[in-house]
Amino acid sequence: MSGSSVNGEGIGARALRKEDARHLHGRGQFVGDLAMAGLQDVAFLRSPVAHAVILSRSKPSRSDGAIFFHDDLTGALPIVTRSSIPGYKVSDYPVLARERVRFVGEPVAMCVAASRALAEDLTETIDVQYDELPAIMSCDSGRAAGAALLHPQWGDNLFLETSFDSGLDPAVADAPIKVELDISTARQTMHPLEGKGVVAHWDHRAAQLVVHTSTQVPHLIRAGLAECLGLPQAMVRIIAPDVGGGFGYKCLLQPEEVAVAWLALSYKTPFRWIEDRREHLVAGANARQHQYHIKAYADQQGRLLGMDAEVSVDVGAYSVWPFTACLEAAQAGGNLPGPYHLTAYRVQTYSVATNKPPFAPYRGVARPGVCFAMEQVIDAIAKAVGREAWEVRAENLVPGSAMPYTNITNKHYDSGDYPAALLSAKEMIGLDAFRAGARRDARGRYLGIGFASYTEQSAHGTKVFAAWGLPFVPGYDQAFVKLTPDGALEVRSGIHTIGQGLETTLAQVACEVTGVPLRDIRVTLGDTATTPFSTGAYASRGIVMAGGAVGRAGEVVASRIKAIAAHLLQVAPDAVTFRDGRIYAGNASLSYADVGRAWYFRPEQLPEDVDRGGLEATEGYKPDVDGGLFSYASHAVQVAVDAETGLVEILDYVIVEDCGRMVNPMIVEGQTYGGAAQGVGTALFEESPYDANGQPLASTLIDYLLPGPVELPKFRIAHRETLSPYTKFGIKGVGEGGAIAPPAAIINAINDALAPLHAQVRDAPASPKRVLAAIEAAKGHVGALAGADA
Ligand code: MCN
Ligand code: SMO
Repeated sequence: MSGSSVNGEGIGARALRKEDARHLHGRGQFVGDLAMAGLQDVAFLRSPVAHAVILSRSKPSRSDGAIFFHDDLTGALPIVTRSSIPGYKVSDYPVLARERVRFVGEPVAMCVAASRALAEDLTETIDVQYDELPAIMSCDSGRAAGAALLHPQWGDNLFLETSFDSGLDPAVADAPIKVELDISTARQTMHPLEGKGVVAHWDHRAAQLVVHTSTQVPHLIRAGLAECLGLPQAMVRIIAPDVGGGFGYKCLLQPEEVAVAWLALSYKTPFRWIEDRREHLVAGANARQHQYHIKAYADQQGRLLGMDAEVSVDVGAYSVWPFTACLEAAQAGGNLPGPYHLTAYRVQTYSVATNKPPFAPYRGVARPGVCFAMEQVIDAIAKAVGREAWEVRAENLVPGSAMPYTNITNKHYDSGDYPAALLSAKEMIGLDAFRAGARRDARGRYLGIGFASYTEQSAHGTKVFAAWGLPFVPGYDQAFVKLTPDGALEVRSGIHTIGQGLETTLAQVACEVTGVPLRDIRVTLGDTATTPFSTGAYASRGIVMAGGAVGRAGEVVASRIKAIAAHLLQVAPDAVTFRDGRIYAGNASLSYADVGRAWYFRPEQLPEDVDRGGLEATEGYKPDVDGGLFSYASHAVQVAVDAETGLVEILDYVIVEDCGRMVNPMIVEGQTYGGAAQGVGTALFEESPYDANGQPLASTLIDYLLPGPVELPKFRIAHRETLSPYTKFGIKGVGEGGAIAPPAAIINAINDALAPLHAQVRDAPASPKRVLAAIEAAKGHVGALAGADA
């Protein structure tokens, strides 16, 4: 496990989180906590129909400065996300609807008043006439011939179509085992505890538009907002205060954000919009809705020979900035082979425009869907060859001896032992004892165990994003480190902490390389005016990228501290070491304040050749590879399924994960719990259905079920720690991993439980309705099987 850590609180320490003191005392500062003189609130009138031409819109006379339509927002450009991928079609996402609306909830008018309630009252004074068009509510109807078109100039409803074909060898066609599966995952909303929030004002002294916004990516939002408002970037400052969760949702530049910033720019007074839960449910970006048709080929042992897949993603009406509408399908196609050794693969992907809110990356991005599909394929093959699913899985996983391994879609798996993680999970869940026991519990419920294994591509960088054609491509993340005159350390990075603990873990990295005690390290994040550039917190890249940058900047400052200390102690610099929060040479020692004081206030004590950079440095970092570091895990779960009610209860859940060197194992566990909780939501509960006219059917938290403590198991976690050969400190990312496997592991467990009934659930969430439907559907089938077996 982790080696020794400096002062017992550097890399590897289970240090308590610095940010928790203020949060536990209710003193966090979120966008909604900001007070400003003259602050006005904004409410949006949103489209009540899914697809329509706007025939007319009118507002009461004398509502100038209070009610705004599209044409009132002079100079505000639509959100346009370009992509360099050939064939990609661009959507214009107007800040307020122009001639058409394309989903229920799309902002049509903006109202401003002294309070949110008054602003909402104003929305009721507006009259908009719509001429409704047919609504496209699924990938299938979107792709059907003669379908109504969302963006008529496109000629179809496809943002993008991609294909990959390694050559499906004829041998594959003659494979003894073929399985063919249709699999889907439901549409979801993302539900950070804190919704989106924006407060914008004009700073007269700095001559800057200052936007406090709940975002994961402040520097990107500055670029996007400046572009939409036609401002030089120097005139825009983005401050992300405390952020109560993001999960991908808060990477987006939202029309509401542009609209509120436009108000502040135009009126030079402060404005605020705070998303409420209903807005999030109806109009916030969506996630997860994938549809798979897969044919997989195997030998008699269950060894995968090839796979042929079609993936459709229902990406809604507009392309989000900056990730485009196509990132999800691109990732799905590339990641479907997962942790397995596969030699023949063909995939076709479709990113289909529909009359629903835009689609965004959500914790795990594509991989929960991919894992859900692939792991069902493995279980179906195991069933076809009559073997235990974990065995077939283990034999198909890339073995540790093959590392590093480049897979069929050119993903370079850097390190680890995938089968070993699976075997531990199998031991921890107690499969052998389970198989020897009863298949039903005392209440008659069916019992089953399921497995899922995955890789989590983390901190993927320049080449990957360039290939995805995004409007920005991440390069070097930068960080700034400074020893203050009194011997404390300032760390600044343009990334942000959104709940995942970077305020603590970046400090641990700085502590590791400078020896400054954790309590004396202050981490400043997420303010474009005070931090060096980072594209932000997404793709589980924070600790690899910003951590690497803090490590490098910290090392530069550490070497300068040593040079000054060596001079003061009259020894050679390499005789100087950091220990117990002090600076030593033999038995002599100095405090960090002694060194700080020398540089800033007592320069006559400094060596002649002192580094003129002083005790501060900004350094950039990216890993030795651009393709990402591959964390991995195996999950195993035991469930009980009530065949009368369709209810599924999770009885036990184990996770064996490996994210390389852990900076803070306690935080890694917290990340894993949180992600897995969201994964349970995807597996069993969360769903945003729509009716045929495009009306959302889950617009409250009574209809949209989020898992709570009662539904969640006590996850049992075991770590493996295989260092990445390509990163500073051997770290890989972990932020999304927990969310990837639960839907897959749980569906496999449900199908294991229902095996005696021959029922198979293929779609998520496995709600009681779907479980009962599967049992019902199997009844006819069981009769047929009984005949065949006889
Ligand atoms: N960590 C560690 N050792 C490792 C890997 C990670 O100690 N080997 C720690 C890091 O230091 C950091 C945390 O785990 O404190 C997550 O790090 P990382 O995997 O680098 O992820 P990011 O910092 O880039 O965070 C973003 C990631 C993503 S993409 C989503 S989505 C997500 C997630 O993190 N959203 C979150 N975790 C979240 N957690 C909370 N509470 N809220 C969110 O919105
Ligand atoms: S969905 Mo995470 O912000 O990559």
